[in-house]
Parts: sequence; structure tokens; C-alpha cells
Amino acid sequence: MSRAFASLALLCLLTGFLPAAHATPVDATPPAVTPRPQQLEPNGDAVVVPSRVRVVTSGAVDRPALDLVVSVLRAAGAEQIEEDPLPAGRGAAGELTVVVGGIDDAPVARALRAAGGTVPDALPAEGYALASRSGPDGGSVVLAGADGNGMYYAAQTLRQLTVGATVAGVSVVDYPLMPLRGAIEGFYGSPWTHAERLDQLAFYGDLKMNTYLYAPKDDPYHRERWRDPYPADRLAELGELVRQAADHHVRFTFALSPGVSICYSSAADRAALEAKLQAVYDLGVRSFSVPLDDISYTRWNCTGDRTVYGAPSRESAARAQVEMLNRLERDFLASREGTEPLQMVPTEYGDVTETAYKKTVREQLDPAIQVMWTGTDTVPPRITVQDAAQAAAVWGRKVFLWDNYPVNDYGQAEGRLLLAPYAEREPGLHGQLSGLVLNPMNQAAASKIALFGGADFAWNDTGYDPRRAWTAAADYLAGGDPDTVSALLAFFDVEHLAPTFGADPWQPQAPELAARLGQFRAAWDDGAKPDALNVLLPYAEWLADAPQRIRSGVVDRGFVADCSPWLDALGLWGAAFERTLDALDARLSGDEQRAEQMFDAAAELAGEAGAIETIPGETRPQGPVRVADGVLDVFLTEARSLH
Ligand code: 14T
Repeated sequence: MSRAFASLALLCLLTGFLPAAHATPVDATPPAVTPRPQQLEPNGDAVVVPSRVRVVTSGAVDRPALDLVVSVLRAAGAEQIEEDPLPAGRGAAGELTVVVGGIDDAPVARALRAAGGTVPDALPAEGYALASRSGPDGGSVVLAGADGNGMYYAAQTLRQLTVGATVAGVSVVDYPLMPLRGAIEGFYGSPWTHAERLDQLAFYGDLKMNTYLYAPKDDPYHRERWRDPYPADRLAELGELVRQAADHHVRFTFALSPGVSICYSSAADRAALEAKLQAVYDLGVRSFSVPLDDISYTRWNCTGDRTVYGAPSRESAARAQVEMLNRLERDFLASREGTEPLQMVPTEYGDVTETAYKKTVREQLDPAIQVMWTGTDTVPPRITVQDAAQAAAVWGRKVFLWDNYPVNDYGQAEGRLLLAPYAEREPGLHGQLSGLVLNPMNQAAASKIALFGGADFAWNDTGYDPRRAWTAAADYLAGGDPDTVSALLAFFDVEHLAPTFGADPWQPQAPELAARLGQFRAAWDDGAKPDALNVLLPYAEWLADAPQRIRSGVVDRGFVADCSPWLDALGLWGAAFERTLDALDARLSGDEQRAEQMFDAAAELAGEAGAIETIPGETRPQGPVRVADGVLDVFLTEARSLH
């Protein structure tokens, strides 16, 4: 959030005024585009979308890109959209021309220049250039991609540049800094539903993420029963996901985790592994991963392995794993059309300490195979460029970051939603990483807040601003409604704590609320008691009302469903907060009896809030939901003794 916006929001809260709906003047500053483009410059007045639009295509234009362009134009008010392959005749007067094609296509490049855009000397893979310019002839918009992904991303940028009936007048040159960007469904506990996965894949496309790794620990066919073929209905669903992924330019990576029971030396197990991958190859999957995390590697699963690889040790485990992986890469994948390099998760994934295991993998694993790494710990408090450089050195290649945020499948995350901004990842990481995927929460839609940040960071880590991405996520969920955005930001604040596996969280709980309570205490202790109450009360009211605003204003209904118990609890905590301030107010006016009544009412509400539990079966650790814990509960208790 910009300082200006933050102080405006504060002013609104304090004065009780709320921002009115956005009025967008035609030549306003362009709307924020997430991920933040590498270059975006103003290019004159905004383009007003008329009722007639001509979409001119050149060469083989990406279908999803074209469909998206057309739907954006329709939403902006275009009624007649005519598609016209180049060379196109002249358009009618007052008609908007939209050109979509490859940047290497000379007529497209010419159209881009004519619209005031820039044709870069070399555009990296997945990049695009876009120019939009108004004009007496009706104006033009040109979308030029380096490839199919680039065309689709140009269309995604156009979607965000379009507000109401106008497209901001801009010139954009944009490309990702990390080649792999996305999410890994890699948590323990209830896997996402099919509907949630379909929704996520579309969301990834919106955020220019190109990777979804299918690795749910508790899909029995992924890990526990990895040898067993998927039943027909599950296979049909996977096929549908593969198609949905392709429609949104997402690479579907199928992961199989045989480490819990595999006998590396067994020909039957090797055949089972290949058969399982072949079944999804036949659905159209071209990208595969073999995660070997969270297994015991100091015992064999069969006696044959001792005969072939020797006594169990880190070193012999590495040899057995490497042999299996190299064979998959060199035999299975190399002989199949269109496959991507194999990915793997080493058993030692969360540190950079040199061991016999890492040395063997570094020296013997096929250099084409991608190695994943979770940072300096399973759930690291920060990830620096230096950490990643060490990981690259120890694994002998750039590593693929499996970032365990906002996953909430471990004990310290009990009762929590992790809604803080994606943060503490150092700009410049793209130089050391081959990609970045976030491991999300069991709550798929609620994970979009963190994923927004992860997508932005992976695209443009050097231009990343955690609060900007955080606000943009709220804006996306709220469909742009400013009141709903403010209510969401207040809600995110009370679900801000990000735990580690240790006792210390890496993101604090409720920093905004804690700061306000700190100011209140300072003013109260200074003797400015009525003022202190008057300043704090609107925020208590705002928190108490936030659940209802979120429920009515958030367009992503999955988000509302995921957050339901937490919203219920926030409503009660907010009411308890209000009663507590009422009690202090009564005390100031000498009405100690009313003060006691209000404190008692607050305690009762807090008790009710504390009894609300997570949705049964939804998360792995089940328990009472937490809201601003350690901040609001502490304040409500201490307030009783304020005089
Ligand atoms: F493979 C890894 F990169 C990884 O993170 N594996 C798991 C992952 O599935 C899980 O979601 C995540 C967070 O709990 O951590 C890993 O699982 C663990 C790791 C531990 F050190 C589970 C328990 C542990 F004690």
C-alpha cells in the first residue's frame, strides 16, 4: 500500500468516512498490473472501447489469448467484434483495432511501433509487448507475444488495464525473471477438491503463473499406494485438469512419490513406476516430478537393495535414488515426445550442509534433472540470495524453490489461516533459482493472497513490493470494491501470524491492530483518555463489521467459504472489542456498574469466539480458530485494569 493510500485509509477509518467507488477519469494513472511489469509507460489518453471492434490476427495466434481479448472487449462494451486475419483492409471510422500476434511477425511489430509501443531487440521467452493508444481513427491496441504464453500474458495485462469501458493508454515491455512460477499442491491433509483445482488453474493463468505441481501427500495414489493405477473416474478428473491447465497456459506437473515403499533394485517396481507415469502421459502430461521427501533413507524397503547398493547409508540411498531418477530421465522421458526435464525433491531438502547424500546427488544426478529446495529450513523465516547460491553450489545446479508458505498442515499452524503478505524473500533470487512454487493451505481460495505475492515475486522479484501485492490480492478478491478491500485488509491483519516449526513466528500477528493498541495505551497513559477511546472505537467497529462486509462484497465465494469460521470468530471478537471500549468509556464517566456489565459482556463474547473450531476434515491440525491471538485477547484482558 502506498503511504498516501495508507494515510487515506487511516483517515477514512478515523473519521468514519469510507472511500466512494472509484471514478476513473479517462487519463488517470494506469491501474496496477500484477505481476508488476518490467516496463510500463504512459502512452497518452486512454482508449475508449467503442461498440465496434476489429480484432486483427497475424500468424498462428494463441486461442486462449484471443478468447481472453474478446471477453475483455465484450465486458468493456464492444458489441460487434469482427475477427480479421492480416493483411486486413482498413477499418470503418470510429472502429477500434486490436492486433494480436507474434513479435517476430513484421506486420505486428509495425503495428506496435505505430501505436507508440517499443519493439525490444530481444524479448525473453514468455515475454510480450503491448501498446494502447487512442486516436481520431478509433485508436489501436497491439498485443505482441514472444510465444504463446507471451500472447496470453499480453491479454492478461490488457484485462487489468481495462476499467469500465476504457483501456489505459500505455506502452509495456514485459517478461518473467523466473522461468517456473506457480504452486505445488504438496501439503498433508485433505487434498483440494476437483472444483478447487479447476478454479486454481484459471487463477494461475490470471497471475501469469505457468506451473501447477500435483503432489498432494494424502492422495493415496500419489504416495501411499503409488504402484496402484488410478481408478477410471480419478483418471478422467486428472485429464480434465490437464486440459484446464493448458487452456490457462499452466504446465501440469504430475508428481509420484514412491519413496515410502520402493525397492530400487526391483524390476517390478521400476515397471510400476513407469506404468504410472505412462498413464498420465497418455492424458497429455509432459512434466513429471519424483519427490523423495519425508521418507526414511537410512533403511532399505527390501533386502535386494542391500545386496545391490550395500549397507543402508545416506550415500547408498543417494546412489539408489540417482539411478532410478537418471533412468527415468534418460530412458523414459528422453524417448517420449514433448517431455520436460524431470524434477525431484531430495530427501535432504531443507538445508545446505554438505553430506555424503548431497555429494552423491550433485556428482551423479543427470544435470538436466531439476532439484527442489525449501530454503534453509522446512519453513524458513527468510530466504536470501546467498542461501540460494549455497544451495545451487551444493546441488550443482540452480535449484527450484518449494516455498512452504502459506501451507498450514503442521502443529504450529493449528487454527490458522496464513493471510500475511508473501515476504522476506530477497530480491535477486531469480539469479539463483530455476523457479518458485508455493505450497499452499488446505484452504485453496484463501491461499490466493500468498499466491498473488508469489506470482508477483517470481515474475519480477527485483520490483517486488509485498504490500502492493497484498493490496492487489484484496482488490482481486473484492472485484475492485474499495470498502470490501479495506475490510479484507483488516481481516488479513488479524490472520497475519506465520509460524515456523520452532516457537518463533516469522511474521507477527496483527501488526496493524497491535500498533493501534500501542498508540491507544500511550495516549491513555498520557492522560488523553477520551481522545484515545474516540480514535480506537471506529477501528473496533470496523473489525466487528468486517465479516459482514467480506461476506457480501467478496466476489470469490470460495474465499468466503474457506474463511467462514474465522469470519464468525472475528465478528464475535470485534463485538467483544467494542464492549470493552464501551466499558472504558463508562468507567471514564464514573459509571463503574455499567463498566462491569460491559466487561462481562465482552468476556462472554470472547468465550464464544474462542469456542469456534476449524471445519472438520478441512485442515490437518484441527482446533479452535485463532484471530489476532496474543494481541486482541491480551488487550481485552488488560483493559479491565485500566483506570
Ligand atoms: F518436500 C518438501 F519440500 C516438503 O516441504 N515436504 C513436506 C510438505 O509436504 C509439507 O507440507 C511441509 C510443511 O509441513 O513440510 C514437509 O513435511 C514435513 C517436514 C517435516 F520436517 C512434515 C513434518 C516434518 F517434521
